Amino acid sequence: MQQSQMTGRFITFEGGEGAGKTTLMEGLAHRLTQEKGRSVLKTREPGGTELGEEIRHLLLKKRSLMSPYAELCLFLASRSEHIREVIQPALAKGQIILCDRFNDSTIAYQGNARGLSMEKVAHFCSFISEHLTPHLTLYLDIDPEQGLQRAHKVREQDRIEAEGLAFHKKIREGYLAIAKKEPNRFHLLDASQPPAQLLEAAMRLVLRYV
Ligand code: Z5A
Repeated sequence: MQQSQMTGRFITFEGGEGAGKTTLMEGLAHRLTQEKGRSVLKTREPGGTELGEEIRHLLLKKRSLMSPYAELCLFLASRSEHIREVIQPALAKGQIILCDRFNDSTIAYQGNARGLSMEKVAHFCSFISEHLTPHLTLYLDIDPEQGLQRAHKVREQDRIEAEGLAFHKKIREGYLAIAKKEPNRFHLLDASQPPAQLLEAAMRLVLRYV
């Protein structure tokens, strides 16, 4: 089935470490279910399927050593499974899918921060995701130092978080370039505002699409 024939909505959440995606997704899922009576599916990348969760473990564990190319391929392998097993069926059923990270993460992290080229990585992403595009992307913009501080308060650093500040600044730079290029889909939200205020701003945007 073509994406245009599917009645569901595909909404993705992007941002650097500790931006607040998980917190915001929880709040939106609750409100869309309770107030709007919608069927909501929360999922994440890497992960979301049995194979995807195994790939996630490989990608995030601190002792994993891999080239940037191998890293890219693993994120894309997880995505391909996720799309076929989870996202497309949910879209066909008319669900609202809230997905923690998708192609924009790969473009910002592997494309810009790892230096593989945003254009080339975007091309691979489009091919692997069979041109599936989110109806809406909420990008939670935060100063990387603030985001890393928040993330470290709640858990140990994983392999990618452990990269230096310069790497995390490049991720933000990558996201801001996408925001400039795709203003209709990719919406920037100030992630330094309090959670309740952020949820209100996000809800206003989401209601335009569901
Ligand atoms: N990655 C990649 O390189 N390429 C790809 O293609 C994909 C991913 C798909 C996935 O790890 C890693 O893989 C990730 C990108 C890379 N890099 N790393 N590391 P993950 O899913 O485990 O990590 P994450 O997505 O960065 O999650 P996170 O750090 O847990 O952040 P979050 O979900 O955005 O934040 P949170 O858990 O909602 O909040 C963090 C803390 O801040 C928590 O204590 C909250 O209570 C607090 N918080 C949340 N919102 C606020 C506000 N508004 N104000 C104050 N405090 C807040």
